[in-house]
Amino acid sequence: LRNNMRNFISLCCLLFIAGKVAAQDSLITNIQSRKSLDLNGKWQYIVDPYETGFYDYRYKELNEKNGDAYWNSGIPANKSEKKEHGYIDKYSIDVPGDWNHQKPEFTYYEGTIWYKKSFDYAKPANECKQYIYFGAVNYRADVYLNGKKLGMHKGGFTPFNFEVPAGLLKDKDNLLVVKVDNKRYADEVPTLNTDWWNYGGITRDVKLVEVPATYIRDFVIQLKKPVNGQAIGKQPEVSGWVKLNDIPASAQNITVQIPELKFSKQFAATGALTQLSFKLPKVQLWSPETPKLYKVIVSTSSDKTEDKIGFRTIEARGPQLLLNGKPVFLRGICIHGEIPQEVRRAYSQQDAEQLLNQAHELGCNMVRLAHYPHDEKITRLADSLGIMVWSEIPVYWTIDFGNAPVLEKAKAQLNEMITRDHNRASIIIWSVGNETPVSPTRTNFMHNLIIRAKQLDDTRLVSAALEVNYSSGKDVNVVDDPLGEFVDLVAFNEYLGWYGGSPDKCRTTNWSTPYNKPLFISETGAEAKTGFHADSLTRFSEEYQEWYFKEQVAMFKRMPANFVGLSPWVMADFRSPKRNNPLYQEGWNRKGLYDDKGNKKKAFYILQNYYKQKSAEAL
Ligand code: GCB
Repeated sequence: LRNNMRNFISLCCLLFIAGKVAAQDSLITNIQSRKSLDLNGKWQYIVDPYETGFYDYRYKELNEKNGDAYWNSGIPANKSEKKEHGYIDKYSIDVPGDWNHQKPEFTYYEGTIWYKKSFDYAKPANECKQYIYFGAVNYRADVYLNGKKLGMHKGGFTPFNFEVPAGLLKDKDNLLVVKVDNKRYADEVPTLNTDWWNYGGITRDVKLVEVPATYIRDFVIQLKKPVNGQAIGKQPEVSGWVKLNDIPASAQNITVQIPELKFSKQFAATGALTQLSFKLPKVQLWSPETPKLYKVIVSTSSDKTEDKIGFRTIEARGPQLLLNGKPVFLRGICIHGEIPQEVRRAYSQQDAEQLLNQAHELGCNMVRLAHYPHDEKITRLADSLGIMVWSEIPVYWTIDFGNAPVLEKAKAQLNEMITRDHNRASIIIWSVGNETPVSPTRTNFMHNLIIRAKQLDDTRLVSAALEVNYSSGKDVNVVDDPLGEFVDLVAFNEYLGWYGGSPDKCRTTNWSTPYNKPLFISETGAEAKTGFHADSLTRFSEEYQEWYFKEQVAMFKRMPANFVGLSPWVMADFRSPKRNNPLYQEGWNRKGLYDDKGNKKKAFYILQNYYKQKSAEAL
């Protein structure tokens, strides 16, 4: 009996793991190349702070039959029927877009808003599958179509899709309802406390995606990471895989074509997942100077998808950071996914252009997209502009590290971030978090994320922004966080002269790390309110921030040989509920080098000048 019991438990564990993998495997990538119906635009809404449309008066989740659940239309069948909810145009909101900036009454709202969209759908003649795809919804989304629940997703910055059950779609007047809830919780990712605004809503694109019955769900085509210092050579090696949604019923071939290179190769599918390996002669490598992208077509007998992909290698070899085998210095800046001029989340192509153009003007060849995965448009634009990217999950500050489900939530977001963008040449670093307080439990949690990131992608670097004790008063600060052992790049945030002492402390401070790895400053910065001028000792003046950057730059010039770059905090002023100085902040973190109107502060020119020098040195 004991053996039977043990077998039963093992089977349950296996099924549980299989179930988990299956659930995480469902994301369709390269969505822009898919036939789809755009579901952006005006959606009607109901504000529901008590979640009346979700729970009954005994606070039990309403079932699908309940007519007054808010996933139903709310139109009474006759004049006697009682309905206590409904959707009308008077209450409409734009998708994509956070709700906070759209109506004054939503500025500080955290809770549930129901979104409703009606749409017609012309069914294609051939057999195919449909999915409802969301670029991102902050934070929890419960999705219903024609009165049926399609699924629930948590995580405010990553994409997800739900399959539409066969027969559910109608030609006319489909009813798509999404319950969006952005309440913060201690056991979510991020947790209760962040230094950014918790913008709620359907913040990115929504589409109805159409794919053949057997389709290419995802694929990776990237250059292999060089091993043991091998040169890339004239025929760089590509490794990757193609994932179909299902095990094909009969023998299938997968074809990979890169027309510009006159490359075409067939691989026999080995089930749902097929590994690829081939050489690419005469490929022009992707770099900031030559951000070359190739059209790559992946096809089977029933499906075809194409993407634009750049080929490059990135590696940490001892203390060096090498792009395509050559040392590279990262002239970076941290960016929030926010358009401060309109006090809203960034979501459009134009938004991506604004943010990357600002970084470009500063002289950057790299951006740290803090502190969560940004919209896919910005990583795609970075690919074509030649800007290297650090992409991060919102494992920020005091996550509930001892809580196993929280680790699963962080892993799910890591998986979605990497899956969406694993063909982006621009992304060189996956970050598993920011300023997490050192403890064995936290290090174990973060180490687990690093292991998972490497399992998901072995072609890029994995890092995390670590914290240092810059106010220790010592002249040598050692970045010795135990996580340093597991990251590829030792990155740390330092605010010497803002949180610790005054900027002249930089003159006597030196940095080092016991790890034989590249060293990167993932943040440094000071606040200044544009137009507030005073002497350089006066906090919040442009002169203070300018002085801070002058002293920092002088210190960077004395950094050890493994110093490979920096991404100061932060490109532009951004909304934060934690910043309440009534004269200088008024709800804004003012560490931007640009202010919230896009004006440059004095410190901008100090960093720009340093980057000009670094860029000249690299020539
Ligand atoms: C940090 C955080 C960042 C904050 C920044 C600040 O270290 O990583 O999210 O906004 O400091 O301004 O204090």
